[in-house]
Amino acid sequence: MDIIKETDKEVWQAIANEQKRQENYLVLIASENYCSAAIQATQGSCLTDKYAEGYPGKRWYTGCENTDTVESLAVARAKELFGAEHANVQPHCGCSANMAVYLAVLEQGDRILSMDLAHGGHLSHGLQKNLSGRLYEIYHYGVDRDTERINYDELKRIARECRPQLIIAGASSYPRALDFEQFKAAADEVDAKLMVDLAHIAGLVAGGVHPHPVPHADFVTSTTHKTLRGPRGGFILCKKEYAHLIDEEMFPGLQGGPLMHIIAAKAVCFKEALRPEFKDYAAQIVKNAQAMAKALEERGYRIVSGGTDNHLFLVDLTQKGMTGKEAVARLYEVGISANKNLIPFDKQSAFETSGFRIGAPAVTTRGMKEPEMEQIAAVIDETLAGGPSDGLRRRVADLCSAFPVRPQQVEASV
Ligand code: DSN
Repeated sequence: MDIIKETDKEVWQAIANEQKRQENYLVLIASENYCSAAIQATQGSCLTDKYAEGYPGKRWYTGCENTDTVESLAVARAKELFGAEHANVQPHCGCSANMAVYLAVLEQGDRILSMDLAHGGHLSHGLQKNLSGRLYEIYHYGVDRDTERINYDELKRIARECRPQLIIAGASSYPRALDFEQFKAAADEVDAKLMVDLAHIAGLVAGGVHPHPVPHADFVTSTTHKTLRGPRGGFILCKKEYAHLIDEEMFPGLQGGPLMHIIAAKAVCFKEALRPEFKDYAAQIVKNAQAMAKALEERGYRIVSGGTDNHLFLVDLTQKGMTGKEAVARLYEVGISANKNLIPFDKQSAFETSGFRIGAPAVTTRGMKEPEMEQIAAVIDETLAGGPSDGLRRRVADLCSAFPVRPQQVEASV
């Protein structure tokens, strides 16, 4: 931090403020987490300076012996962690991982069947404004109005009707376990390929607390920074038969120079996730999400689909006479960071929303367990019912200081 301060005080100040914010707020944004100091340091290393277009052993630049080492480590560890035949660790993000798969298996105008964004899907699965929606014809499945879960018979019916070339399993706000066998059966019936976007639940799969997609999917894409707790980036897993195709579409098809400092940090992330204690972490995330959902339900909140099987859940505020936008603004005032979210069949706009999304990965990284989840649920309820107060702010601050993130960094930044 000192060298940043000497060079650029404005940027230093923003980073110092962010360190304090991360320390002093409870992060309940389901897609956020805190990576380790080793991962942060690797991202800040000299590997950022090296061009390494190509792949280990076959680069377009000289001097790639060390980048080859880190990329080979990342690939080998990703394969080991997920039991995959092939891994490409070059995607800069989840969207470019998805795009590389589309380029590999689809022609422009081909059909994709994916989860409706309004029911918990993702923008890179065919939002009209996204490149995926511009290049391909998009069809959606969603959740049942009654159960608020995916109805696999209905998914198969839609697949038979639209005959997609690609079916995507994966979501950003779906609280239930995905049945990859059912997705595979749907894809096989219409001769489509199956891509699983694992971004949200990669850490849960790695930790053995969610069904595994690799035996069923042709392609698995993911980010590294959510439940997997790594650097901000993406990766792709596939069967050996698609390895060359995927590698070609990633580079030179879609990207140029890979971010070698991030790829090295992905290698560290996969190593951390291979440790036995990562299984405990993944299991605790699910226990924490379930404990918080139950505590809120007991306080009169409707939880979409009645609970959660994974790291997140959705709170429906319809009966509370408040929008998701209002709720998260209030929560932020007491030090809780959550995001507004559409609920299935929402009558509000995507900007206002009838609900908000809560995720447990970050608070679990801080070391919090079920008793703390109950305390957080109480603060959420009291804040939404009565409005922010100094007492509520104090309770959040006390929890944050009892479960620090990176206190030494905050100290170093003052
Ligand atoms: N936007 C991310 C999320 O918050 O779920 C997914 O990319």
